[in-house]
Amino acid sequence: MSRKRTQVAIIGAGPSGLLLGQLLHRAGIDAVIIERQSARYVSERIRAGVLEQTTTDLLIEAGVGDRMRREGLVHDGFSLCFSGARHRIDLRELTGGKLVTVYGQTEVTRDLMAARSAAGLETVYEAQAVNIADFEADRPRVEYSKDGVTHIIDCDFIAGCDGYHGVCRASVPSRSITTFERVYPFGWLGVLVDQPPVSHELIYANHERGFALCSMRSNTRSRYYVQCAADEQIDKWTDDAFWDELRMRLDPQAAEALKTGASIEKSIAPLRSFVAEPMRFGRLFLAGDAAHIVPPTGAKGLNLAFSDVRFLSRALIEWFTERSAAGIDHYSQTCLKRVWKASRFSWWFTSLMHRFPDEGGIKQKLQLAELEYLVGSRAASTTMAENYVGLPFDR
Ligand code: FAS
Ligand code: PHB
Repeated sequence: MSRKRTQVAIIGAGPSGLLLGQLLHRAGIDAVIIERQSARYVSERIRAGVLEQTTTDLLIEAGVGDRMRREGLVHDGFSLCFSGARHRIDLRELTGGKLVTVYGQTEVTRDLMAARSAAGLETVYEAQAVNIADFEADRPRVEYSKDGVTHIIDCDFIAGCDGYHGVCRASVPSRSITTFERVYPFGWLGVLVDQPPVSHELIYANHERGFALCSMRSNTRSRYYVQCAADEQIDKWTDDAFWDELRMRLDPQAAEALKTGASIEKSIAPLRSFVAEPMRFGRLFLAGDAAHIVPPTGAKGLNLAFSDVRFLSRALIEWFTERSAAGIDHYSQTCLKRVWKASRFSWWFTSLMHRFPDEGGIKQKLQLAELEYLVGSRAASTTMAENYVGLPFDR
């Protein structure tokens, strides 16, 4: 057995854990990251694609924004496609100049992993049987095994950055936590292809056959999604079947312009809204998907995770440098104000754009009426735009 001490034990080397480790390191605070998957698995996961300005600012502040600034695609609008036509939402004009950046979560993760490795910071990959203990007292510890050896890490705080299926939230006594969940009756079938994007901006489509999204990772690599049944079987979908379905859900110009090819990745993601309250339990703090899940429609998941990490890193730095508990005492309520606003927007946008098989034809009629109103009303378009680019931290 081995035993060691650190100031902050971070569970999970996804974007939340890696960014927290980076921000704490830059403030001179020692943190160890314990991850159950391999470094290769983590670095190859394909997920989010759109970064809010608050996220890109934070990555630059963390010293990992150089490649993002070189390779990220800055977007000042996106389109809504319905009834066979596209309607542009002008983010820059409607929000007084705010923009988003298209830069894959995979690349963000790789930039954070490279920075952590270059600084010689400890990340334990392929840790097994990870458990946390005594976090409701003031001497929390983490236990895990690796290569047949049991390891114990004593620490001042534990950051639960271990995602929806992690061990941290599951370790909180049920009397101390309340969860809120909505599972949507569909999923997203996603495809990655090395072809130029069908459009230079994202297209969100509402079609009677179901939702579709045209996104990208670069000017030569595209990311597409179609709504599918919640229990869809991936091996039912050949590439040609995917491309045919996507074309049927887009406007004629986009369907004509679509450049297809062999998929380099194909996966199905379930959709849910989930929030756990509170997000702090003594010396344990939940951040990112460990505390909340949003349907990816609004491109909020990764941005919300980084919003938590921004608040948590500042609170921990304040504790270690000033011995002030103000930040950590307000962490949960500060995060949840933002979490619920982003959850509402993601739920609203998902409800507006997808087919709900059990709600009959009236649901889509009401959706089309709302879309017609939205694209014709500056007030409604502004509401859409200011939520999409991300609300300011003080609202
Ligand atoms: P993550 O789940 O990314 O990372 C948690 C880490 O903890 C993982 O590496 C995991 O291996 C590790 N872990 C779990 N249990 C552990 C244990 N017991 N011990 C140690 N480590 C443990 N968001 C968008 O904005 N747009 C999208 O299109 C989008 N698509 C998505 C598709 C899928 C399939 C999923 C699951 C999510 C998607 N998201 C999307 C949301 C996603 O981007 C998350 O918000 C983001 O990954 C959150 O990062 P983390 O909080 O770090 O959690
Ligand atoms: C993506 O590119 O993966 C993406 C973009 C926008 C979304 C969801 C996913 O709303």
